[in-house]
Amino acid sequence: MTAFPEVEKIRYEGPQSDNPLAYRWYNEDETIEGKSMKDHLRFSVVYWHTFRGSGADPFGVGTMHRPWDDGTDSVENARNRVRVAFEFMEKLGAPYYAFHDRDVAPEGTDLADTNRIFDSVAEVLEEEQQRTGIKLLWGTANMFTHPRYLHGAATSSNSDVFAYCAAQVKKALEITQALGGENYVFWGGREGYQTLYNTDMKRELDHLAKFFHMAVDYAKEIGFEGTFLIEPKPKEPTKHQYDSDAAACINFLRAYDLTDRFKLNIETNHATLAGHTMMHELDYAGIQGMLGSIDANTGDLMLGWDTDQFPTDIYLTTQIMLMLLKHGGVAPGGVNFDAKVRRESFDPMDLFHAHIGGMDAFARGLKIAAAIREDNALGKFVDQRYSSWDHGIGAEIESGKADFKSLENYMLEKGEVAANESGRQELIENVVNYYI
Ligand code: XLS
Ligand code: NI
Ligand code: NI
Repeated sequence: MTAFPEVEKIRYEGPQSDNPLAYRWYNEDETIEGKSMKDHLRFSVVYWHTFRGSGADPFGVGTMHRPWDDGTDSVENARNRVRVAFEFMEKLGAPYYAFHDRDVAPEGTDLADTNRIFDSVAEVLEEEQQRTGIKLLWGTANMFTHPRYLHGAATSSNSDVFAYCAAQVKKALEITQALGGENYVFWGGREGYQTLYNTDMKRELDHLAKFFHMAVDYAKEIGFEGTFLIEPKPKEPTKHQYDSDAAACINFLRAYDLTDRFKLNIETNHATLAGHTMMHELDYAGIQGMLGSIDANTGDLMLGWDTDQFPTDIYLTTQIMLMLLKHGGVAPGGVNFDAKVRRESFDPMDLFHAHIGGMDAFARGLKIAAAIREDNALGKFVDQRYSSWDHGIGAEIESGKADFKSLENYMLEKGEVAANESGRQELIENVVNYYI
């Protein structure tokens, strides 16, 4: 049985190709900065949007045409869908995938039944991983869809909910480990509030930290060594999410002594919802040694929501790759397409076009970023701009030799600061364009 009979394995054909089912830039074996493109990018396909996305929005029902899916929550349908997902990923040539527990396996009648179903689907996941060599980038637990999570999961006002999600994450960790998952993600779906009038924020944050510590302890107990990743997002579905941006997450992890075990999974559309660029979030996480993985997508300038579109903007992918290269790469994280086709793009073939476009955009961004770095085209402006710190008073301050008194003496003698130099922003923007 094949779900995509009209598609052969997608191959690299170069920029001149006129085949829409080919890569123009993503050439997995091509070496850049001493590493293959495949190892730089570590592309991952998400199970939720790609195989479970229905196309429903707040105004309309699902539109996706998925002939292999019988639309039921049966275990058989879930197991069968896994085979289709792996056929898709194999044809695409994506080395990784990611899932929530509830994307791959439906809930049963109670927790025990739900766990049994998850085991039964995980069996097929394991078989298909073996058959194709595709690996699990990360697993996670969906603790936001079911009505029990309406007040949040680990931050719920209902202590039973905390207990339920502890059990759920325990199971998701076990399956992630069994499938060789390289990371485990916590996106705080409803860990936030709708109004502070009814919220004990201190208590909720303490609970969240306790929950993460339990996860750390359990991982240790079962020998799961993958990185734990928190995925910042400022809002949606709640008015305020505690993991609002990289800085807030890092502060939380420091305050509760969790920085050893956790890093961040930075998502483009979440960065922009927080009022930051993706480049900012990556650099901020990177300079603190907290950059773990990325969720690759993009929002829409005209829509202030998490539209999760496939990234095709070369400036964006160039900026992302500049940051990933600067901070030593994304491994053991990856470039995970947390993106969905538009409701109007209901044909299964659109899944291929979307991923091919995203992968090519990143491959191109990687090549451009590497060329900029090779010439030190941006670095030289930065070096020049900070050169006053390389000697004289700047070097004294950086090395800790100066204090307020010595600086006052220095300035009393000098009288006024050395003239400032131009920031050259327009020139630098032109330089970036030379490479695009
Ligand atoms: C939602 C998040 C979610 C996480 C995984 O906005 O991006 O999809 O990546 O729970
Ligand atoms: Ni995400
Ligand atoms: Ni998102």
